[in-house]
Amino acid sequence: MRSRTVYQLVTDRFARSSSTTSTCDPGAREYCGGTWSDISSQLSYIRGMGFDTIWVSPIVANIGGTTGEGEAYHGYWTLNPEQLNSNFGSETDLQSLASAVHAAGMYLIVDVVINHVAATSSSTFSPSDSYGPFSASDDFHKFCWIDDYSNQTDVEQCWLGDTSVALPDLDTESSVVIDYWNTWITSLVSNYSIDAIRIDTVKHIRQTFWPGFASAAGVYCVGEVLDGDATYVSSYQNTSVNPFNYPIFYPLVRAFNSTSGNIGDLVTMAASVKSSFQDPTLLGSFLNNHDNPRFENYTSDQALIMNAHAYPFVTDGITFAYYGSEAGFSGGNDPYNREPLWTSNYDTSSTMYQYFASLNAARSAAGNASSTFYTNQMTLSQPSDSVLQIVKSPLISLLTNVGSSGSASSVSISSSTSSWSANQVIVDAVTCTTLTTDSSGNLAVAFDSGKPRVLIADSQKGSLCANGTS
Ligand code: ABC
Ligand code: CA
Repeated sequence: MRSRTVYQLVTDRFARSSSTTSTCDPGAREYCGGTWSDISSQLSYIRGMGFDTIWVSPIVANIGGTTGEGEAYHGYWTLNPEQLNSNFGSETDLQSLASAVHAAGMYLIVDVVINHVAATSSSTFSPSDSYGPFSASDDFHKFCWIDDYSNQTDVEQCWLGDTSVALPDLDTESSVVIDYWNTWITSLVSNYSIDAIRIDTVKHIRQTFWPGFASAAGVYCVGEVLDGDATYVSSYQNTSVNPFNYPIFYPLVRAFNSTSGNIGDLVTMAASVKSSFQDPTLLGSFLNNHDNPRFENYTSDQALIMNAHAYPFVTDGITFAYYGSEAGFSGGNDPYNREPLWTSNYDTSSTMYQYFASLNAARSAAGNASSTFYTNQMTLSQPSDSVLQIVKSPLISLLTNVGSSGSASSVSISSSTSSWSANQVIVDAVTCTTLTTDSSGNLAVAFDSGKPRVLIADSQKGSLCANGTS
């Protein structure tokens, strides 16, 4: 899994048949018509950017109709885990998607929601047969809202959601519920040939639940522990679920969302991540996802956007990118960050599409050149206020937040840091230009309009920049 880079998509919004023409307004929170078979038809668009794994929205049957918060187009409002969400297609369609993904040399990640189901009632909720395996009141924790996030028992046993859509909290201490979920995940992974799972709301279930579940899944598990504290989030990795790197996410956004961002805080957080987590190279590394405003919502400066997006590709962890970044989407908070991709016409010539292709090519060149690239931990430093240096051998990256009209002073990468020799040719994956070390093996690197530099020895570049300067 470590060598993979993941493209996260929202099934309802990624691709739909050309015969469906209704307007898709994210603010309306309605189903727009995206399906599994339409994803199958657009795999080459994703593969062409260099991603070799897709993560699709939750697949099970959700509550129907509309609510005070719209329809269940995102897939997180489970009704019956025994059935599929028919808006996205049939069992055959999902199996065909898995086959198409594998035929393209890719992996399939499915999102799973274990903590709760959904309902339009809360204090009066009483499960009916439509909840499939969870039709008894005993399958649920007694109703209470999570009011105090500092009380871990409340976080685990009270309910998420609100009076419009409550998320009745399953009693994951009950052996009936535990056994059901463990059996369910084993068969789901096998029925649909799933390669890895993304687990929702991990911190809302006691930690001792997860090792059994992860072992029943038998595949790489990446999980959402939505918290900015490295110590708190790191404790979940010991349960076999690899968290997304939310601790880095917040200082990453703040470092690059303006030309006065603080890179020092990011360096400090990376050090905490390194000291707290059992293995930082197995975390899910991301900039955008479906739950936060897109980075592009904070700034329209193309150089800042490129620098921020480089981070998950050139650092420790498994790289996750969110659909629409390549199309320049800039939606804010949920639901505005779930735009329909078809409006972009799947343009493969856009600057950002090509940029993601370059980042993926740089990451795989580094992995091909060194067997320890994915497992060795990076070293971060700050050569100047506005520059972040990332050494993850054989890749060395320089990110800057000076912006497209700023100028960062050049940085010298010493031979002792890079292990590059005298007069060695180095290629920058971002521009496909070359630089040459001096007679001592040191490299002076200047910046071009605030763009990042992603450097690797020319002898290790493989097919990176095969088409010359981009
Ligand atoms: C719906 C509407 C939204 C509306 C919302 C109230 O209700 O669509 O417009 O704003 C799904 C859908 C959503 C839907 C929700 C609720 O269901 O996708 O559109 O929102 O009905 C996961 C998923 C998410 C999914 C669900 C539910 C859970 O990724 O897509 O949402 O299955 C908590 C959970 C987290 C969950 C999130 C929505 O709520 O922990 O798993 N996401 C603090 C808390 C967090 C909390 C977060 C947001 O606030 O600690 O636990 O997340 O409420 C950092 C701190 C953090 C802090 C953050 C904000 O700041 O360190 O602790 O997080 O600095
Ligand atoms: Ca719970």
